[in-house]
Amino acid sequence: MGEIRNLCERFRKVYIQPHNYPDADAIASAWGMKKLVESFGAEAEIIYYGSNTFKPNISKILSDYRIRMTLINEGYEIGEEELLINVDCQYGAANVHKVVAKNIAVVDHHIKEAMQDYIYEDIQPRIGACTTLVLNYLKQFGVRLDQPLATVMYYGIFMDTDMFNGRMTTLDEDAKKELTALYDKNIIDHLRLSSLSFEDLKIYASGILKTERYQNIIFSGIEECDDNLLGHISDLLMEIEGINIVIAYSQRSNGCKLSIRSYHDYFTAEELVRELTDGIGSGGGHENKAGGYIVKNRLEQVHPRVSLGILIRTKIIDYCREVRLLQTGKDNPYDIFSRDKLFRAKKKKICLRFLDIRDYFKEDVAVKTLEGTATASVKDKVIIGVKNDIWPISSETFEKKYQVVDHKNTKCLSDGYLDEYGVSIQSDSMLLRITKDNIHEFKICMTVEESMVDAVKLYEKVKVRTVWGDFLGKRGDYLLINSLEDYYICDGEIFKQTYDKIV
Ligand SMILES: [Mn+2]
Repeated sequence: MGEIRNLCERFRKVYIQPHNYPDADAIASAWGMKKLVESFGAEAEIIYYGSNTFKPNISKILSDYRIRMTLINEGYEIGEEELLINVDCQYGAANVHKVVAKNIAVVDHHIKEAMQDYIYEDIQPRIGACTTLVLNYLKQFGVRLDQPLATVMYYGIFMDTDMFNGRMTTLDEDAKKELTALYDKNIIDHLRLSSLSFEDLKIYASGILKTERYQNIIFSGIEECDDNLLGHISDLLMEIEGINIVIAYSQRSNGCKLSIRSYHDYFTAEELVRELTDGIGSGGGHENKAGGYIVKNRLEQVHPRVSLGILIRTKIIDYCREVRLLQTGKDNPYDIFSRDKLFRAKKKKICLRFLDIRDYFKEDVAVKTLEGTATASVKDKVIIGVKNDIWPISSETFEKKYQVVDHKNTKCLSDGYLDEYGVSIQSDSMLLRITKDNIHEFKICMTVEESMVDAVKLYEKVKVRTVWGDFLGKRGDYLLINSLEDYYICDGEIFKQTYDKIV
Protein backbone atom coordinates (compact mmCIF):
# COMPACT_ATOMS: atom_id res chain seq x y z
CA MET A 1 0.00 0.00 0.00
CA GLY A 2 2.90 2.32 0.78
CA GLU A 3 3.89 2.42 -2.85
CA ILE A 4 0.88 4.50 -3.91
CA ARG A 5 2.51 7.53 -2.35
CA ASN A 6 5.83 7.06 -4.16
CA LEU A 7 3.87 6.53 -7.31
CA CYS A 8 1.88 9.75 -7.09
CA GLU A 9 4.98 11.75 -6.24
CA ARG A 10 6.65 10.62 -9.44
CA PHE A 11 4.12 12.32 -11.68
CA ARG A 12 3.50 15.92 -12.61
CA LYS A 13 -0.23 15.48 -12.40
CA VAL A 14 -2.66 12.73 -11.46
CA TYR A 15 -6.00 12.22 -13.21
CA ILE A 16 -8.63 10.25 -11.34
CA GLN A 17 -11.33 8.63 -13.41
CA PRO A 18 -14.33 6.69 -12.09
CA HIS A 19 -16.62 4.61 -14.33
CA ASN A 20 -18.90 6.34 -16.85
CA TYR A 21 -22.07 7.98 -15.55
CA PRO A 22 -20.55 7.83 -12.06
CA ASP A 23 -22.75 6.81 -9.15
CA ALA A 24 -22.33 7.70 -5.47
CA ASP A 25 -19.61 5.12 -4.80
CA ALA A 26 -17.66 6.16 -7.89
CA ILE A 27 -17.83 9.84 -6.96
CA ALA A 28 -16.96 9.25 -3.31
CA SER A 29 -14.01 7.07 -4.35
CA ALA A 30 -12.76 9.65 -6.83
CA TRP A 31 -13.11 12.54 -4.40
CA GLY A 32 -11.40 10.62 -1.60
CA MET A 33 -8.62 9.63 -3.97
CA LYS A 34 -8.20 13.25 -5.05
CA LYS A 35 -7.72 14.31 -1.40
CA LEU A 36 -5.23 11.51 -0.92
CA VAL A 37 -3.18 12.49 -3.96
CA GLU A 38 -3.27 16.15 -2.92
CA SER A 39 -2.07 15.20 0.55
CA PHE A 40 1.06 13.82 -1.14
CA GLY A 41 1.60 17.28 -2.63
CA ALA A 42 0.67 16.25 -6.17
CA GLU A 43 -1.86 17.94 -8.42
CA ALA A 44 -5.07 15.98 -9.02
CA GLU A 45 -8.12 16.31 -11.25
CA ILE A 46 -11.24 14.14 -11.51
CA ILE A 47 -12.31 13.34 -15.06
CA TYR A 48 -15.34 11.34 -16.16
CA TYR A 49 -17.29 10.34 -19.22
CA GLY A 50 -21.08 10.51 -19.40
CA SER A 51 -23.54 13.29 -19.01
CA ASN A 52 -23.50 16.57 -17.12
CA THR A 53 -26.94 15.98 -15.68
CA PHE A 54 -27.25 13.62 -12.74
CA LYS A 55 -29.97 12.07 -10.63
CA PRO A 56 -31.16 14.53 -7.96
CA ASN A 57 -29.26 12.93 -5.07
CA ILE A 58 -25.96 12.94 -6.99
CA SER A 59 -26.52 16.54 -8.16
CA LYS A 60 -27.06 17.59 -4.60
CA ILE A 61 -23.78 16.07 -3.44
CA LEU A 62 -21.85 17.64 -6.29
CA SER A 63 -23.26 21.10 -5.78
CA ASP A 64 -23.44 21.16 -1.95
CA TYR A 65 -19.84 20.09 -1.63
CA ARG A 66 -18.54 21.75 -4.81
CA ILE A 67 -17.01 18.55 -6.09
CA ARG A 68 -15.38 19.41 -9.40
CA MET A 69 -15.30 16.79 -12.10
CA THR A 70 -14.31 17.45 -15.68
CA LEU A 71 -16.52 15.93 -18.36
CA ILE A 72 -14.32 14.41 -21.07
CA ASN A 73 -14.94 13.49 -24.70
CA GLU A 74 -13.88 10.69 -27.02
CA GLY A 75 -10.15 10.57 -27.64
CA TYR A 76 -9.17 12.28 -24.37
CA GLU A 77 -5.45 12.04 -23.85
CA ILE A 78 -3.08 12.64 -20.95
CA GLY A 79 0.66 13.17 -21.10
CA GLU A 80 3.52 10.75 -20.56
CA GLU A 81 4.51 12.49 -17.32
CA GLU A 82 0.99 12.14 -16.00
CA LEU A 83 -0.75 9.34 -14.16
CA LEU A 84 -4.26 7.99 -14.58
CA ILE A 85 -5.91 6.29 -11.59
CA ASN A 86 -9.13 4.46 -12.40
CA VAL A 87 -11.33 4.09 -9.35
CA ASP A 88 -14.41 1.86 -9.00
CA CYS A 89 -13.65 0.43 -12.46
CA GLN A 90 -10.81 -1.08 -14.46
CA TYR A 91 -9.00 0.44 -17.40
CA GLY A 92 -10.18 -1.19 -20.61
CA ALA A 93 -13.49 -2.42 -19.15
CA ALA A 94 -16.76 -1.76 -20.96
CA ASN A 95 -18.08 0.67 -18.35
CA VAL A 96 -15.23 3.14 -18.51
CA HIS A 97 -14.21 5.34 -21.39
CA LYS A 98 -10.67 4.57 -22.50
CA VAL A 99 -8.44 7.57 -21.90
CA VAL A 100 -5.23 7.54 -23.89
CA ALA A 101 -2.61 7.18 -21.16
CA LYS A 102 0.77 5.60 -20.65
CA ASN A 103 0.76 5.24 -16.86
CA ILE A 104 -2.29 3.56 -15.37
CA ALA A 105 -3.19 2.58 -11.82
CA VAL A 106 -6.39 0.93 -10.62
CA VAL A 107 -8.22 0.82 -7.29
CA ASP A 108 -11.41 -1.18 -7.64
CA HIS A 109 -13.78 -3.67 -6.03
CA HIS A 110 -15.10 -5.50 -9.10
CA ILE A 111 -13.78 -8.85 -10.25
CA LYS A 112 -10.65 -8.53 -12.29
CA GLU A 113 -11.48 -8.18 -15.97
CA ALA A 114 -8.67 -7.86 -18.48
CA MET A 115 -5.10 -8.88 -17.81
CA GLN A 116 -3.70 -5.42 -17.98
CA ASP A 117 -0.31 -4.15 -17.01
CA TYR A 118 -1.02 -1.53 -14.39
CA ILE A 119 1.81 0.20 -12.63
CA TYR A 120 -0.24 -0.10 -9.48
CA GLU A 121 -3.31 -2.16 -8.77
CA ASP A 122 -5.50 -2.81 -5.78
CA ILE A 123 -8.46 -4.90 -6.88
CA GLN A 124 -10.50 -6.39 -4.04
CA PRO A 125 -13.72 -7.91 -5.35
CA ARG A 126 -14.90 -9.00 -1.91
CA ILE A 127 -15.23 -5.44 -0.66
CA GLY A 128 -18.71 -3.90 -0.82
CA ALA A 129 -17.81 -0.39 -1.93
CA CYS A 130 -14.74 1.06 -3.60
CA THR A 131 -15.08 3.95 -1.16
CA THR A 132 -14.11 1.55 1.65
CA LEU A 133 -10.78 0.87 -0.05
CA VAL A 134 -10.12 4.57 -0.58
CA LEU A 135 -11.01 5.31 3.05
CA ASN A 136 -8.35 2.83 4.09
CA TYR A 137 -5.73 4.72 2.13
CA LEU A 138 -6.80 7.99 3.74
CA LYS A 139 -6.53 6.41 7.17
CA GLN A 140 -3.20 4.83 6.43
CA PHE A 141 -1.66 8.10 5.34
CA GLY A 142 -3.27 10.06 8.16
CA VAL A 143 -5.35 12.33 5.92
CA ARG A 144 -7.88 14.19 8.03
CA LEU A 145 -11.49 13.47 7.09
CA ASP A 146 -13.66 16.57 7.19
CA GLN A 147 -17.43 16.40 7.43
CA PRO A 148 -18.14 16.87 3.70
CA LEU A 149 -15.79 14.06 2.68
CA ALA A 150 -17.08 11.78 5.45
CA THR A 151 -20.67 12.44 4.35
CA VAL A 152 -20.01 11.73 0.69
CA MET A 153 -18.05 8.59 1.53
CA TYR A 154 -20.75 7.37 3.88
CA TYR A 155 -23.31 7.84 1.14
CA GLY A 156 -21.06 6.03 -1.38
CA ILE A 157 -20.90 2.94 0.80
CA PHE A 158 -24.59 3.19 1.66
CA MET A 159 -25.59 3.21 -2.00
CA ASP A 160 -23.22 0.50 -3.18
CA THR A 161 -24.13 -1.98 -0.45
CA ASP A 162 -27.87 -2.03 -0.87
CA MET A 163 -28.32 0.37 2.09
CA PHE A 164 -25.70 -1.44 4.20
CA ASN A 165 -27.55 -4.71 3.70
CA GLY A 166 -25.92 -6.54 0.86
CA ARG A 167 -22.33 -7.23 0.01
CA MET A 168 -20.89 -5.79 3.21
CA THR A 169 -17.61 -7.17 4.45
CA THR A 170 -16.26 -6.49 7.90
CA LEU A 171 -14.02 -3.86 6.30
CA ASP A 172 -17.11 -2.04 5.00
CA GLU A 173 -18.68 -2.32 8.46
CA ASP A 174 -15.65 -0.71 10.01
CA ALA A 175 -15.69 2.06 7.42
CA LYS A 176 -19.37 2.71 8.09
CA LYS A 177 -18.77 2.89 11.82
CA GLU A 178 -15.95 5.34 11.40
CA LEU A 179 -17.82 7.61 9.00
CA THR A 180 -20.93 7.57 11.19
CA ALA A 181 -18.98 9.49 13.80
CA LEU A 182 -18.21 12.29 11.33
CA TYR A 183 -20.94 12.58 8.75
CA ASP A 184 -23.70 15.15 8.36
CA LYS A 185 -26.85 13.32 9.33
CA ASN A 186 -29.20 15.92 7.87
CA ILE A 187 -27.69 15.62 4.42
CA ILE A 188 -27.75 11.83 4.55
CA ASP A 189 -31.38 11.81 5.67
CA HIS A 190 -32.23 14.13 2.84
CA LEU A 191 -30.42 11.95 0.29
CA ARG A 192 -31.89 8.78 1.70
CA LEU A 193 -35.38 10.21 1.39
CA SER A 194 -34.94 11.28 -2.20
CA SER A 195 -33.40 8.22 -3.76
CA LEU A 196 -36.48 7.11 -5.69
CA SER A 197 -38.12 8.93 -8.53
CA PHE A 198 -41.80 8.80 -9.39
CA GLU A 199 -40.97 6.58 -12.40
CA ASP A 200 -39.32 4.07 -10.08
CA LEU A 201 -42.73 3.33 -8.65
CA LYS A 202 -43.79 1.68 -11.91
CA ILE A 203 -40.70 -0.52 -11.97
CA TYR A 204 -41.39 -1.43 -8.36
CA ALA A 205 -44.94 -2.46 -9.18
CA SER A 206 -44.05 -4.47 -12.27
CA GLY A 207 -41.21 -6.17 -10.41
CA ILE A 208 -43.61 -7.33 -7.75
CA LEU A 209 -46.08 -8.63 -10.31
CA LYS A 210 -43.38 -10.59 -12.11
CA THR A 211 -42.43 -12.84 -9.21
CA GLU A 212 -42.40 -16.62 -9.26
CA ARG A 213 -42.65 -18.90 -6.31
CA TYR A 214 -41.02 -22.26 -5.72
CA GLN A 215 -42.07 -23.63 -2.32
CA ASN A 216 -40.39 -21.32 0.21
CA ILE A 217 -38.41 -19.36 -2.37
CA ILE A 218 -39.37 -16.30 -4.41
CA PHE A 219 -37.62 -15.30 -7.62
CA SER A 220 -38.11 -11.87 -9.08
CA GLY A 221 -36.54 -10.63 -12.29
CA ILE A 222 -36.84 -6.86 -12.49
CA GLU A 223 -36.13 -4.56 -15.41
CA GLU A 224 -33.12 -2.29 -15.16
CA CYS A 225 -33.52 -0.22 -12.01
CA ASP A 226 -31.69 1.61 -9.26
CA ASP A 227 -29.71 -0.71 -6.97
CA ASN A 228 -31.54 0.44 -3.90
CA LEU A 229 -34.91 -0.06 -5.49
CA LEU A 230 -33.94 -3.69 -5.98
CA GLY A 231 -33.18 -3.87 -2.27
CA HIS A 232 -36.58 -2.42 -1.38
CA ILE A 233 -38.29 -5.02 -3.57
CA SER A 234 -36.49 -7.95 -2.00
CA ASP A 235 -37.25 -6.63 1.49
CA LEU A 236 -40.93 -6.44 0.68
CA LEU A 237 -41.09 -9.90 -0.90
CA MET A 238 -39.41 -11.34 2.18
CA GLU A 239 -42.46 -10.38 4.20
CA ILE A 240 -44.71 -12.80 2.33
CA GLU A 241 -45.94 -15.59 4.53
CA GLY A 242 -44.25 -18.93 3.97
CA ILE A 243 -41.31 -17.37 2.13
CA ASN A 244 -37.88 -17.48 3.67
CA ILE A 245 -35.63 -16.95 0.64
CA VAL A 246 -35.89 -14.10 -1.87
CA ILE A 247 -33.77 -13.86 -4.99
CA ALA A 248 -34.30 -10.57 -6.82
CA TYR A 249 -32.21 -9.65 -9.84
CA SER A 250 -32.04 -6.86 -12.35
CA GLN A 251 -30.27 -6.68 -15.70
CA ARG A 252 -27.50 -4.17 -16.28
CA SER A 253 -25.72 -3.33 -19.52
CA ASN A 254 -22.76 -5.56 -18.70
CA GLY A 255 -24.32 -7.97 -16.28
CA CYS A 256 -26.91 -8.50 -13.62
CA LYS A 257 -27.32 -7.17 -10.10
CA LEU A 258 -28.50 -9.53 -7.36
CA SER A 259 -30.28 -8.78 -4.13
CA ILE A 260 -30.85 -11.72 -1.83
CA ARG A 261 -32.67 -12.20 1.43
CA SER A 262 -32.75 -15.33 3.54
CA TYR A 263 -34.35 -16.14 6.86
CA HIS A 264 -33.98 -19.84 6.18
CA ASP A 265 -32.95 -21.93 9.15
CA TYR A 266 -29.58 -22.82 7.72
CA PHE A 267 -28.99 -21.25 4.32
CA THR A 268 -27.61 -17.77 4.71
CA ALA A 269 -28.11 -15.05 2.12
CA GLU A 270 -24.35 -14.80 1.89
CA GLU A 271 -23.81 -18.41 0.87
CA LEU A 272 -26.62 -18.20 -1.68
CA VAL A 273 -25.03 -15.18 -3.34
CA ARG A 274 -21.67 -16.93 -3.41
CA GLU A 275 -23.25 -19.97 -5.00
CA LEU A 276 -24.89 -17.81 -7.65
CA THR A 277 -21.82 -15.76 -8.50
CA ASP A 278 -19.22 -18.52 -8.23
CA GLY A 279 -16.91 -18.18 -11.24
CA ILE A 280 -19.13 -15.64 -12.98
CA GLY A 281 -19.18 -12.65 -10.66
CA SER A 282 -18.77 -11.51 -7.10
CA GLY A 283 -20.93 -11.08 -4.08
CA GLY A 284 -21.10 -10.98 -0.33
CA GLY A 285 -23.17 -9.95 2.62
CA HIS A 286 -24.58 -11.38 5.78
CA GLU A 287 -26.78 -14.06 7.19
CA ASN A 288 -30.05 -12.41 6.18
CA LYS A 289 -29.10 -10.00 3.42
CA ALA A 290 -26.62 -10.13 0.60
CA GLY A 291 -25.92 -8.67 -2.79
CA GLY A 292 -23.82 -9.46 -5.80
CA TYR A 293 -23.10 -8.98 -9.44
CA ILE A 294 -22.95 -11.44 -12.33
CA VAL A 295 -20.67 -10.32 -15.16
CA LYS A 296 -22.22 -10.82 -18.59
CA ASN A 297 -19.02 -11.89 -20.39
CA ARG A 298 -18.21 -14.47 -17.76
CA LEU A 299 -21.72 -15.81 -17.78
CA GLU A 300 -21.64 -16.27 -21.55
CA GLN A 301 -18.32 -18.08 -21.34
CA VAL A 302 -19.26 -20.43 -18.52
CA HIS A 303 -22.93 -21.03 -19.39
CA PRO A 304 -23.43 -20.31 -23.07
CA ARG A 305 -27.01 -20.21 -24.31
CA VAL A 306 -28.60 -20.42 -20.87
CA SER A 307 -31.10 -17.77 -19.91
CA LEU A 308 -30.12 -15.93 -16.78
CA GLY A 309 -33.49 -16.44 -15.12
CA ILE A 310 -33.34 -20.21 -15.61
CA LEU A 311 -29.75 -20.39 -14.42
CA ILE A 312 -30.60 -18.52 -11.23
CA ARG A 313 -33.60 -20.72 -10.49
CA THR A 314 -31.80 -24.01 -11.12
CA LYS A 315 -28.72 -23.05 -9.16
CA ILE A 316 -30.68 -22.01 -6.09
CA ILE A 317 -33.16 -24.88 -6.10
CA ASP A 318 -30.39 -27.47 -6.64
CA TYR A 319 -28.30 -25.89 -3.94
CA CYS A 320 -31.10 -26.01 -1.38
CA ARG A 321 -31.67 -29.67 -2.20
CA GLU A 322 -28.01 -30.67 -2.14
CA VAL A 323 -26.46 -29.28 1.00
CA ARG A 324 -26.21 -31.72 3.87
CA LEU A 325 -26.56 -30.31 7.37
CA LEU A 326 -24.65 -31.77 10.28
CA GLN A 327 -24.98 -30.59 13.84
CA THR A 328 -22.16 -31.32 16.26
CA GLY A 329 -23.25 -33.34 19.27
CA LYS A 330 -26.34 -34.52 17.42
CA ASP A 331 -25.38 -35.99 14.06
CA ASN A 332 -22.77 -38.69 13.99
CA PRO A 333 -20.43 -38.26 11.01
CA TYR A 334 -19.27 -41.88 11.34
CA ASP A 335 -22.79 -42.98 10.44
CA ILE A 336 -23.01 -40.58 7.52
CA PHE A 337 -19.70 -41.03 5.70
CA SER A 338 -18.71 -44.54 4.71
CA ARG A 339 -15.82 -46.01 6.69
CA ASP A 340 -13.59 -46.49 3.67
CA LYS A 341 -13.69 -42.75 2.95
CA LEU A 342 -12.49 -41.86 6.45
CA PHE A 343 -8.80 -41.68 7.22
CA ARG A 344 -6.50 -40.57 10.03
CA ALA A 345 -4.64 -37.34 9.65
CA LYS A 346 -1.89 -35.87 11.74
CA LYS A 347 -1.38 -32.19 12.19
CA LYS A 348 1.96 -31.10 10.78
CA LYS A 349 4.32 -29.35 13.09
CA ILE A 350 3.52 -25.81 12.08
CA CYS A 351 3.81 -22.48 13.79
CA LEU A 352 0.94 -20.03 13.84
CA ARG A 353 0.41 -16.65 15.41
CA PHE A 354 -2.11 -16.34 18.21
CA LEU A 355 -3.28 -13.94 20.86
CA ASP A 356 -4.97 -13.98 24.23
CA ILE A 357 -8.14 -11.97 23.91
CA ARG A 358 -7.68 -10.67 27.45
CA ASP A 359 -4.38 -9.05 26.47
CA TYR A 360 -6.29 -6.69 24.19
CA PHE A 361 -9.91 -6.58 25.35
CA LYS A 362 -11.94 -6.35 28.53
CA GLU A 363 -15.18 -7.71 27.09
CA ASP A 364 -16.64 -10.20 24.62
CA VAL A 365 -15.44 -9.80 21.06
CA ALA A 366 -16.44 -10.52 17.50
CA VAL A 367 -13.68 -12.28 15.61
CA LYS A 368 -14.02 -11.20 12.01
CA THR A 369 -12.63 -12.50 8.83
CA LEU A 370 -13.69 -10.80 5.66
CA GLU A 371 -16.06 -13.71 5.14
CA GLY A 372 -17.72 -14.05 8.51
CA THR A 373 -17.80 -13.49 12.22
CA ALA A 374 -17.46 -15.71 15.28
CA THR A 375 -17.96 -14.58 18.85
CA ALA A 376 -15.62 -15.24 21.75
CA SER A 377 -15.07 -14.24 25.36
CA VAL A 378 -12.04 -12.74 27.12
CA LYS A 379 -11.07 -16.19 28.37
CA ASP A 380 -10.57 -17.49 24.83
CA LYS A 381 -7.65 -17.18 22.48
CA VAL A 382 -7.57 -16.45 18.79
CA ILE A 383 -5.44 -18.33 16.28
CA ILE A 384 -4.35 -16.57 13.13
CA GLY A 385 -4.26 -19.09 10.33
CA VAL A 386 -3.66 -18.77 6.63
CA LYS A 387 -5.67 -17.13 3.87
CA ASN A 388 -7.13 -14.43 6.15
CA ASP A 389 -8.56 -17.15 8.35
CA ILE A 390 -8.76 -16.66 12.11
CA TRP A 391 -10.74 -18.49 14.70
CA PRO A 392 -11.36 -18.42 18.43
CA ILE A 393 -10.33 -21.36 20.55
CA SER A 394 -10.98 -22.03 24.22
CA SER A 395 -7.88 -21.92 26.41
CA GLU A 396 -8.55 -25.52 27.39
CA THR A 397 -8.44 -26.80 23.82
CA PHE A 398 -5.47 -24.58 23.09
CA GLU A 399 -3.46 -26.26 25.87
CA LYS A 400 -4.14 -29.62 24.31
CA LYS A 401 -3.37 -28.75 20.73
CA TYR A 402 -0.66 -26.11 20.82
CA GLN A 403 2.42 -25.12 22.71
CA VAL A 404 3.69 -21.60 23.02
CA VAL A 405 6.95 -20.79 21.25
CA ASP A 406 9.12 -18.10 22.77
CA HIS A 407 11.49 -17.31 19.94
CA LYS A 408 10.25 -14.21 18.21
CA ASN A 409 12.00 -15.11 14.96
CA THR A 410 10.39 -18.48 14.36
CA LYS A 411 9.02 -18.84 10.86
CA CYS A 412 5.24 -18.78 10.99
CA LEU A 413 2.77 -20.07 8.46
CA SER A 414 0.41 -17.23 9.36
CA ASP A 415 2.84 -14.54 8.28
CA GLY A 416 2.81 -14.68 4.52
CA TYR A 417 -0.91 -14.97 4.11
CA LEU A 418 -2.64 -11.86 5.34
CA ASP A 419 -3.32 -9.08 2.91
CA GLU A 420 -3.20 -5.37 3.69
CA TYR A 421 -6.81 -5.42 4.87
CA GLY A 422 -6.35 -8.54 6.96
CA VAL A 423 -8.72 -9.56 9.69
CA SER A 424 -10.08 -7.88 12.77
CA ILE A 425 -11.26 -8.48 16.29
CA GLN A 426 -13.73 -6.04 17.66
CA SER A 427 -15.57 -5.32 20.86
CA ASP A 428 -18.10 -2.57 21.44
CA SER A 429 -15.35 -0.18 22.36
CA MET A 430 -12.27 -1.28 20.51
CA LEU A 431 -11.01 -2.57 17.20
CA LEU A 432 -7.87 -4.60 16.65
CA ARG A 433 -6.89 -5.08 13.03
CA ILE A 434 -4.33 -7.69 12.12
CA THR A 435 -2.71 -7.19 8.72
CA LYS A 436 0.45 -8.20 6.94
CA ASP A 437 2.06 -5.11 8.46
CA ASN A 438 1.62 -5.94 12.15
CA ILE A 439 1.32 -9.74 12.11
CA HIS A 440 4.89 -10.08 13.42
CA GLU A 441 3.91 -8.50 16.72
CA PHE A 442 1.75 -11.43 17.79
CA LYS A 443 2.73 -14.46 19.83
CA ILE A 444 3.64 -17.77 18.27
CA CYS A 445 2.43 -21.26 19.01
CA MET A 446 3.27 -24.63 17.55
CA THR A 447 1.01 -27.60 17.02
CA VAL A 448 1.83 -30.46 19.36
CA GLU A 449 2.75 -33.73 17.76
CA GLU A 450 -0.01 -35.89 19.15
CA SER A 451 -2.71 -33.90 17.44
CA MET A 452 -4.59 -36.47 15.34
CA VAL A 453 -7.99 -36.32 13.76
CA ASP A 454 -10.25 -38.44 11.62
CA ALA A 455 -10.83 -36.83 8.27
CA VAL A 456 -13.03 -37.22 5.25
CA LYS A 457 -12.81 -35.42 1.96
CA LEU A 458 -16.09 -33.84 0.93
CA TYR A 459 -17.67 -34.58 -2.42
CA GLU A 460 -20.80 -32.61 -1.68
CA LYS A 461 -21.59 -29.42 0.15
CA VAL A 462 -21.84 -29.90 3.88
CA LYS A 463 -22.82 -27.40 6.49
CA VAL A 464 -21.69 -27.99 10.05
CA ARG A 465 -23.51 -26.32 12.89
CA THR A 466 -21.16 -25.92 15.86
CA VAL A 467 -21.17 -23.97 19.09
CA TRP A 468 -19.15 -21.22 17.36
CA GLY A 469 -21.57 -20.88 14.47
CA ASP A 470 -22.39 -22.49 11.12
CA PHE A 471 -19.60 -23.41 8.72
CA LEU A 472 -20.03 -24.38 5.12
CA GLY A 473 -17.77 -26.90 3.42
CA LYS A 474 -17.60 -27.17 -0.34
CA ARG A 475 -16.43 -29.98 -2.59
CA GLY A 476 -12.73 -30.56 -2.01
CA ASP A 477 -12.78 -29.37 1.60
CA TYR A 478 -12.36 -31.78 4.51
CA LEU A 479 -14.43 -32.62 7.54
CA LEU A 480 -12.14 -33.11 10.53
CA ILE A 481 -13.43 -35.04 13.51
CA ASN A 482 -12.00 -34.77 17.02
CA SER A 483 -15.09 -36.20 18.68
CA LEU A 484 -18.83 -36.39 18.13
CA GLU A 485 -19.11 -33.04 19.89
CA ASP A 486 -16.23 -31.44 18.05
CA TYR A 487 -15.93 -31.70 14.29
CA TYR A 488 -15.45 -28.97 11.75
CA ILE A 489 -14.73 -27.99 8.16
CA CYS A 490 -11.23 -27.39 6.89
CA ASP A 491 -10.53 -25.69 3.58
CA GLY A 492 -8.98 -28.10 1.05
CA GLU A 493 -5.86 -26.05 0.45
CA ILE A 494 -5.31 -25.34 4.13
CA PHE A 495 -5.70 -29.03 4.90
CA LYS A 496 -2.87 -29.92 2.53
CA GLN A 497 -0.59 -27.40 4.15
CA THR A 498 -1.35 -28.27 7.72
CA TYR A 499 -2.10 -32.01 7.86
CA ASP A 500 -0.43 -35.23 6.78
CA LYS A 501 -2.48 -38.22 5.78
CA ILE A 502 -1.51 -41.32 7.71
CA VAL A 503 -1.38 -44.47 5.64
MN1 LIG B 1 -18.75 0.63 -6.71
